[in-house]
Amino acid sequence: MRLISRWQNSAGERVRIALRLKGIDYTYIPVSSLEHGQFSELNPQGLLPALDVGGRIIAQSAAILDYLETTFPVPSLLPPDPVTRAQAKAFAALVSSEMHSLTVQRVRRFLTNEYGVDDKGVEGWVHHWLTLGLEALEATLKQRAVHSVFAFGDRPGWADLHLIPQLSAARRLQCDLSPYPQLLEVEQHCVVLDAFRMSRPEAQPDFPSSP
Ligand SMILES: N[C@@H](CCC(=O)N[C@@H](CS)C(=O)NCC(=O)O)C(=O)O
Repeated sequence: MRLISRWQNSAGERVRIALRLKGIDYTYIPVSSLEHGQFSELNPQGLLPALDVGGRIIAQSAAILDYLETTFPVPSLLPPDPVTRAQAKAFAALVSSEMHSLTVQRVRRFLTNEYGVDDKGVEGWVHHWLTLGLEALEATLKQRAVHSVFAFGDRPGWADLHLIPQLSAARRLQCDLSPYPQLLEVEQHCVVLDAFRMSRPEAQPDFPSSP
């Protein structure tokens, strides 16, 4: 199994964490090591990450995670209770669909290049969508019937592996995270684990020595 990714690839970091939480062996392929044009031939969507399973390509982190959960069900990344499971997936979808996809670099660049939005305007856009998401994530964790160390249980899983890269991205984008103590508490418990530490951008072989 080959994971085509890039050191700073938030959606790829989700998959790297999942692979490690499940203890699945994989080969990390930095997209920069492929020939020019090769990646878009493999993955017409052109986005990172992509999982190469014996020459068959799976695009989109949500589809990759679903594939991993289906083919390597143990340990599961999802809570056993069906409602909690759905809540963990909703938490993750909020991150991937409502926060990440609206604030990724290509969207920010599009605002600048196509609509002439200045830095302040782009910052306003990013903070608007991230703040809406962060507030909802924090409130979701506050509402939990049972407080747990990780987002939805005593083991890290689907929700956590979406949350952690998104918190790093929010920091990079100058968001103040102090209003979100529940999120920060989950983060504290995750970042000390190997699966999360080894998936960080700086732990990837293509991480530039001076980015
Ligand atoms: N919905 C996609 C989002 C993928 C995405 O936006 N990836 C970004 C980086 S996080 C990307 O490929 N950017 C172009 C690049 O890094 O070359 C997924 O979850 O896989």
